Amino acid sequence: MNSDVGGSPDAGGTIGGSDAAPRPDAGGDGCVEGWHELLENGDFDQGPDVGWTSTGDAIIHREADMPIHVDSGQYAAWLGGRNELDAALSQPISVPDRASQLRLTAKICFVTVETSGTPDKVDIQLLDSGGSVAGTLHSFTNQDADAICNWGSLQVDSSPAHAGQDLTFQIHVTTNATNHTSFYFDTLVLEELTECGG
Ligand SMILES: [Ca+2]
Ligand SMILES: [Ca+2]
Repeated sequence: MNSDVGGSPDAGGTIGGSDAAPRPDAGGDGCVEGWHELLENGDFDQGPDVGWTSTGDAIIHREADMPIHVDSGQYAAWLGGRNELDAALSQPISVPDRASQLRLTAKICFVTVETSGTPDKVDIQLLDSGGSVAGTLHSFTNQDADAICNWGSLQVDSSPAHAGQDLTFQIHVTTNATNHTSFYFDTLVLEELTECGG
């Protein structure tokens, strides 16, 4: 912060930085430059019935109904915590034609009593309109989990950006017959970058 760049705030020669808010004359074609959120209810705090579909298990819970503190608000997503589970949390997204980047940030905490191997896992995926995996953003297993919940930050970039595609964002969990693993997610932000120039 307080580095010795000195002088007045406007001393630099960076007039007209590209991070300014969209100007009224920017993009007569309606293009709005910058990062835009693609998810609805990414922090889950509008409850389990807004934006998301849970299959195989109830996944979005109030803090009072979970053995952890949530990262934001009153709700978080709890994938796992039971044996022989095959469950998913999903939401349709539409990536704009001009998207050049796709970026997911989230808060995660994973808790396990699993003792060996990688029998419990969670995959963060993009599915195409036919339900096939179009891309895997990240995968975790019980090996990534601890004995207690310590919220940490996840940031992953998707390449390609899947511009112009209608996809489903999905977090998919599978567990084996013994030794619980819980994968908690909260405060998801899935953004695309639109660049109008050129
Ligand atoms: Ca939350
Ligand atoms: Ca297990």
